[in-house]
Amino acid sequence: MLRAIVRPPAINFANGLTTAKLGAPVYEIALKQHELYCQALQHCGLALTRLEADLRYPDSTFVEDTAVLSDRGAIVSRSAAPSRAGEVDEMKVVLARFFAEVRAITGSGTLDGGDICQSGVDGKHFFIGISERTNEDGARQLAGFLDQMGYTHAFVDIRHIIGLLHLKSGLASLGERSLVVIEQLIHHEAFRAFDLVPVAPAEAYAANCIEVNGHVLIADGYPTFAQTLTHLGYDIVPLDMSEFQKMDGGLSCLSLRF
Ligand code: CIR
Repeated sequence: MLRAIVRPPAINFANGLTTAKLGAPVYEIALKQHELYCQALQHCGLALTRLEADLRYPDSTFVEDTAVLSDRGAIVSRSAAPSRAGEVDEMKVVLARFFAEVRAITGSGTLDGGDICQSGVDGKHFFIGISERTNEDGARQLAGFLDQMGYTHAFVDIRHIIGLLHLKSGLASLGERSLVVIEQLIHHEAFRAFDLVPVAPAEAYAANCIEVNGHVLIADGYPTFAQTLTHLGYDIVPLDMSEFQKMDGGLSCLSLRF
């Protein structure tokens, strides 16, 4: 993994979508947390493309949702949330700098990048979440693109898991065959061939972590999970995510990594 695209929160960040009931985020703190997040990605060896904050879209700091990227191509998503629908327009232009072709989810398909988890040996397998944001049509369109690119995939329907916005709110790849999962996903057949690192219900928010070049960025404040990863030999980088959690966001949502 070489690069990441990031966008800081705009001053109207608190006007974004949320169900968290944790209070309004404080813009100045969010900005500081975002900067530390960017520094952590750089520490892990990534070159950053920093986009300007975009007042038109209060949720636009959650860039992950706008695309699905891999070393074989780029697909821009199509948000089911009307307030986020326009976020892809600028992202298409940015991605054209890095990818020869940028495909798109179209028609009645909807999809958020937060529902898509690349994993498996050499990243050859994708889990595609079907959620409030990613519908079956969007999931099928993505699966078609992934097939063409030579990837395998499995669908994971999370619509019955209350409070789980995106698949990656409860699932993360640690590389190769290792996955972090929340309790409600442990027995899903899609994960049968994988080594699972379960996250206790009280620390479920910590499941949204990201592995970058051998380091794992995790949300600060989840000691059991931090200890588990340390015992497994991972170099963990804890980051305070409080202001993004208030807006239903996590670590993965804040960047597009490729
Ligand atoms: C939203 O509801 O769209 C944002 N407030 C949060 C998006 C979080 N993104 C993610 O989990 N990939």
